[in-house]
Amino acid sequence: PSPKDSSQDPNPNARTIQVLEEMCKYYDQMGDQWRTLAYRRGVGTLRKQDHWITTKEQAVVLPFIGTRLAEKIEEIALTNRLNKLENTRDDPTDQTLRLFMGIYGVGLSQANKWIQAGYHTLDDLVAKAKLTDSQKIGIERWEDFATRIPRAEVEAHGAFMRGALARIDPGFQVTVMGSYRRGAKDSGDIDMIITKPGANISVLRTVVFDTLIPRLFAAGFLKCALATSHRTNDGTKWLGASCLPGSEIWRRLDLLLVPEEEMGAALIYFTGNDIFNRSLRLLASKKGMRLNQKGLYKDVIKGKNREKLNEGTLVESKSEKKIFEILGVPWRAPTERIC
Ligand code: DCP
Ligand code: MG
Ligand code: MN
Repeated sequence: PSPKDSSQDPNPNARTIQVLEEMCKYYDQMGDQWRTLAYRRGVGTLRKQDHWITTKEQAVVLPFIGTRLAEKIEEIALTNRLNKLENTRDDPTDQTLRLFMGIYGVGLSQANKWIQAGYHTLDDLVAKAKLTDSQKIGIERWEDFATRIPRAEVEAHGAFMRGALARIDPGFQVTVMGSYRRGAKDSGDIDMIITKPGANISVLRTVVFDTLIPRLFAAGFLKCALATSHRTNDGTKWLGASCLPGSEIWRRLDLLLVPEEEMGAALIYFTGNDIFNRSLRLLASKKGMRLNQKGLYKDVIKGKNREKLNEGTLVESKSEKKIFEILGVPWRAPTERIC
């Protein structure tokens, strides 16, 4: 087989990477963090190669590629497929797990509990399981939320939001974030930051929660609110679904309200990707600093078990570029923040 069989990707290892990424996604869904990381690193190595890696001997000498992964690389080069991946696709328990984990807000442990309880289909869940309101919507709209959103449609949701906000107060700004800002041709959901120069968080909250959101529901653009799946919401996030006029498909929408002073840190956080964020935060922590979605802090004191003993003092939060500078990281355009 030719390495470029199923892709226009100019990388000589494009097909191998494609298969390994599916394997990685599978382990990620299964909550196997160790294997997810191993595959991610292996794929990272393959991306940097300028020729097609076809044997395990060639593969095993490369960084982050052990014997097991090297054998898989050889198998893909020889057969154009990976047996292990095909097997996971055919496994009925895995299929049910994926079906249940496709429901909004449902993770591995909830999905497993339902399987243990003997449920196999979404109809089983509706008939027999105790469901939250968000889970009920997640089931009704399973198909919608599983469908990728074309870039142009993400853009149109952004424009709709911008228009609605401008009619309330022209000082507001809407920035479309997440995979869209990284330049993705399609996205899993739509992420937006809402801000207004000079306005504090309570002004933002009032306008968005008391005026904007009710209006957008009335206009039929917003369809439902959804519960935050993890961590406490400090009132700066809204999660739900939106739908363009004339469309039937509900899209997952995440709104983040950000005061002007915190825009830099929020831009970094909400641009991602999540792995890039994790590596930046780890770097900050190695330098005795702390990075979160509100800012970069220094003089963070850690205890014996490396737990932080204070919050540190704010160094920078307004400028994305300055946060990179202070961390000593060369500027990375959003489109390059893919790990
Ligand atoms: N984020 C993070 N850690 C998480 C979840 C999210 O740092 N555990 C940040 C980085 C993400 C951003 O929030 O890029 C948006 O989260 P999404 O889940 O919407 O992911 P993306 O927009 O990156 O991808 P998708 O197209 O799947 O929505
Ligand atoms: Mg997103
Ligand atoms: Mn999101």
